Amino acid sequence: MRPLAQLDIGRRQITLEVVSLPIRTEPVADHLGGLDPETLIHAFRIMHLSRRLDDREITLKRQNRIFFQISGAGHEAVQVAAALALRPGQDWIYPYYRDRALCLALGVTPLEMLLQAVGAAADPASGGRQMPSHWGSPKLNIVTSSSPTGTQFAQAAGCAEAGRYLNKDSGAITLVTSGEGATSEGEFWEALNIACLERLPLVFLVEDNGYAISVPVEVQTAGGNVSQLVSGFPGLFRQEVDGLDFLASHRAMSAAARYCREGNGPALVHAHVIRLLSHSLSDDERLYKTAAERAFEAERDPVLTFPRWLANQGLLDRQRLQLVTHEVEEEVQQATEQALRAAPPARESALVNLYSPKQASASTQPQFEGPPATMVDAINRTLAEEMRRDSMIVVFGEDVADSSREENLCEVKGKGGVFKATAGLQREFGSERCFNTPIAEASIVGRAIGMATRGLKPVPEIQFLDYIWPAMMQIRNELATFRWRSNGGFSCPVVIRVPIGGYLNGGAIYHSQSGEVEFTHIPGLRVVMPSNALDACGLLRTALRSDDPVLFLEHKKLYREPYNRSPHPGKDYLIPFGKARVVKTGANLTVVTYGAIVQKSLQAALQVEKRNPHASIEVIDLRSLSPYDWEAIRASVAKTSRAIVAHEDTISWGYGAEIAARISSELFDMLDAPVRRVGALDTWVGYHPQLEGAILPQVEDLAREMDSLLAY
Ligand SMILES: Cc1ncc(C[n+]2csc(CCOP(=O)(O)OP(=O)(O)O)c2C)c(N)n1
Ligand SMILES: [Mg+2]
Repeated sequence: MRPLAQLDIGRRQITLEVVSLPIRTEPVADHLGGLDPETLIHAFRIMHLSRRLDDREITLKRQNRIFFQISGAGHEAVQVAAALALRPGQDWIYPYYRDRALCLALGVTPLEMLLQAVGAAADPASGGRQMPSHWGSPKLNIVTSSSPTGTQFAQAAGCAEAGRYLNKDSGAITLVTSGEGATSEGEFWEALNIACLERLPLVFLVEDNGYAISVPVEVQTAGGNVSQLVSGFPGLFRQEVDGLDFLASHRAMSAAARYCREGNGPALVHAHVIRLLSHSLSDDERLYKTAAERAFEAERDPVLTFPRWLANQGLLDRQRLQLVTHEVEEEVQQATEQALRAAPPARESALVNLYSPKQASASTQPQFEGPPATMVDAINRTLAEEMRRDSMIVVFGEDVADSSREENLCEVKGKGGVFKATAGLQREFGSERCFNTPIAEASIVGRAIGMATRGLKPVPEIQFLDYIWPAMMQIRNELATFRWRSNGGFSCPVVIRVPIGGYLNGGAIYHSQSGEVEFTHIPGLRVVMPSNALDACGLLRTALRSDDPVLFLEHKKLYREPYNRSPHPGKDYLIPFGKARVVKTGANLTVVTYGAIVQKSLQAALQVEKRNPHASIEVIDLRSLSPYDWEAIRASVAKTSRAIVAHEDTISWGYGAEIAARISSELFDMLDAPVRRVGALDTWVGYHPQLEGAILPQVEDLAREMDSLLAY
């Protein structure tokens, strides 16, 4: 035995000792898992490069030249094996933050990684917006990744599903990776359910390092083994493997990929790995891992055992090893120097790529035809017209299809949504473009995000706003951040349709909620709310042609009101986003409102004007709640000098608070009176109509406030 080489890895100086054998040059041997020697050496090179990049980042963090570090040390073998099972540029990848070696193997360069670590403007994954190891590469189909553990699963399912519409026979698969800790998230199970229901070409790779920060797996996962837990999922191909063993990992990943490519359904590879360092540089694993445990893990380090094995097989000699490690050192050094010279993002760039540069600003004149139709009919018709125009539009959600059992369609009328907004879409466009989903709101939105990534135009419905909350993580942390966090590399033009609001008599707490302000507070998300059939048609069409994510709020009470009907304005009728409508002109009081309060404000204004000859009230329907039409508000208040902001939602911390604050702040000199607000009491909507009436704002409340402000 003599030393093969000195390897300088992480906190240790390692001497590799091997029995020196003659180098083998013969072709692919079975015991090499069908891989040729050069591929194996290449695999080692990537593993080593990944480790040296982690080491370099740790140094840079200690020097305060980067601001965060999370290491992939111990995970490299299975990651490189996974990459070898993929077809770069064709398959889609949703990586986890430890996947440095996977991303290197797929083609992300060390320089690109270090540009992200230093937060450079030239960081191709995020332009200095995301922490290191938040991978993303449009050209390599590595989908921009985020920090929440678990959101990736449903998106990956949607991405795999999109292949079905785009190119059924491409054999492309999607890989989604995670730690074992993240498999505790509900979305993991939701995604597995969808993947098995739809037999999706989706490989789940669980890199089980036994810890989620400090929480050991036996406390995380019932029975301590996730692949045993998932054994009941029908059609799921499972592999449990030693993720430190490169060849075994390659076998498992290849088999899983093949199973998916052949259209058999999803696969899950459960790879046991080790986490050689603390969770991140903000953690100290010595607080919860014993010295013996750490020493045992260090001995099994794949970046050491793999070259040792290569040498023992006669595939790697001292000279080649030195050459590879020298090249890696050079590459890391050059990339570091270049990254440290890179310019940071300009301060003025903070808002770039929050919304699409393609503004949804087109507007067309209505070409009216036919009798007046209700708002829900206008929505239904607009959906159908746009689905005819754009084959990328898919509609899904709970109960949105006419009948999931297609054979029933010859006998039954069909459901088509609990409010009938999607009636007939499945019948006309088929079950591939309008279908029911499991009751899993997070996944409904997550799936839509994954579909949009591949160019579909998903239009999910959340049945009631009251039940949107499981999807909040996907909406706030994913949907709205996609474009910004990838600095324009990815976009997410999903339209989420949501019935909202009260005044239904009997809707009570869970069928009356407003809550739009929870969403208007989200940068990057467009929030739109029509108050009548004509606006619903024009705004929905704009949403369906928009490049940004849109939350389209449909007031349930307004769906079938007689007063807000409209003849069809034509199949190209568009209303631009961010443009309010002056519903009624007036001279000495402005009411800024939207949704169900538009008509109530109008009624109140007419009452007040009738009994007060000096009153002249302007009512503005915002229509777009975010971004909204400040110019319309400003112009009106400049004229009237008095303003009320009125909405159905609760007063405190509400939509009106923002508008009132801005009017007070920017238009103070124009005001003759304080800005007032009208909204619901700060409580839940009660079941009994008398209770509901007392809680939600009524015409009398609006009239009273108008009188009082005019008298101020
Ligand atoms: C939804 C969510 N909850 C909590 C966190 C904080 N967090 C980040 S990583 C992590 C542990 C994840 O463990 P595991 O999935 O096993 O991955 P590992 O870090 O071990 O590779 C936690 C709790 C988060 N990022 N997202
Ligand atoms: Mg873990």
